Amino acid sequence: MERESKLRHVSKQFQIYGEIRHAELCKIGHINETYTASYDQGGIEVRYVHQKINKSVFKKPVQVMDNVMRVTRHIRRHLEETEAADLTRRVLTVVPTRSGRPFWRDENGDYWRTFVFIENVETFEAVETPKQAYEAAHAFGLFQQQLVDLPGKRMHETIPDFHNSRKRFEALEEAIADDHFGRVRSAVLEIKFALKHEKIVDVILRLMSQGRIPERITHNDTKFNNVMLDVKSGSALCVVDLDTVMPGCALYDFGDMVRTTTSPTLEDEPDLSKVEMRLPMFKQLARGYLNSAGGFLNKTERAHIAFSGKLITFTIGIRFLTDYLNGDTYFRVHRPHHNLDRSRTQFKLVESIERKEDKMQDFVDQL
Ligand code: GN1
Ligand code: MG
Repeated sequence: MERESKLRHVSKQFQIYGEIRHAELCKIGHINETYTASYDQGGIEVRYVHQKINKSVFKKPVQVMDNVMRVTRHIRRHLEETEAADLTRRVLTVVPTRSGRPFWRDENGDYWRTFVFIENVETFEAVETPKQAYEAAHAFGLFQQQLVDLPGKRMHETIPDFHNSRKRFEALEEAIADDHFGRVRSAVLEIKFALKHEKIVDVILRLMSQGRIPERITHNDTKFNNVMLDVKSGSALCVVDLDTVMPGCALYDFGDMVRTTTSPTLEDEPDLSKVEMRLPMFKQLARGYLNSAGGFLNKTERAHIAFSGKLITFTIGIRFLTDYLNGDTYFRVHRPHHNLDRSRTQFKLVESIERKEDKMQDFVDQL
């Protein structure tokens, strides 16, 4: 089925009032297939997001949607209590199917879901101002804080061991040993860098197993482009991309913000001389995060805030490298060696963080 008529077919499955006019593929994101669709509802344009879940990454889409529903409902309830205005712009709203389910399964066994489109917001691939870093960190900290009192059973682990840096490291070792695509020789320096840093992969895992760092409900994909900023005020309104919300470590969320907001570059910047952890950005990030999450973080978590930036940047770097060696099957690529470039950029950032780690943590300690 060609795209237009496929989307028309998808749109009919959901409780949407209006006729679909036009749908556009959204090019951001490495995993799911996302469309922005506009509808004509009695002469007024309303927009929705239709998304096909990548089922080779998310093997249990029903569990993903169960998590998403619990989290969005809970946050909405909190917002209603505070009588905040503009709720559909402050938390994602899932539009149910005509039979009341949170997703629709198509003829190929693919899962589709629909969200209300958040209007008058923008996202950025790279941070432009320190205020944006503050806003992003505050928003993700608030998100964690809103979920501290989520009632009910433990959330589903939609991707087991998602940020388990030891397992990610083992996967890299396996990819190097297999070398199925003969790419090891083109990644010698990156592999060397990764192997040299093995010692950092167990630090947080150990603290968690000792009970010194607790499991919390975390977002797990706190890239800067997952925060919606109000077009007028520049304030963060909403965080999106909730597929990996699950039990995790609060620090991993902070760490991925360091990865995606402190360097002026994109994650695949080929010019490494531009890749750098900028302290002013980090400071705003730490301020924003502690202003919303500071109330529940314990001492051990606080003491590892700077370290978490290094660890997550390193871990995502080895994931890119592993995918490169395995023939680019996980992250969508747009050019040859794309995943290798991405890993190299992460490693450059790790080096920059390493040089400034003490200064970063000193700043956090005096907040
Ligand atoms: C993936 O699809 P996207 O861009 O939101 C990945 C993250 C990585 C990120 C790197 C489910 O997120 O873990 O940090 O790429 N998501 C999944 O850009 O693996
Ligand atoms: Mg994502």
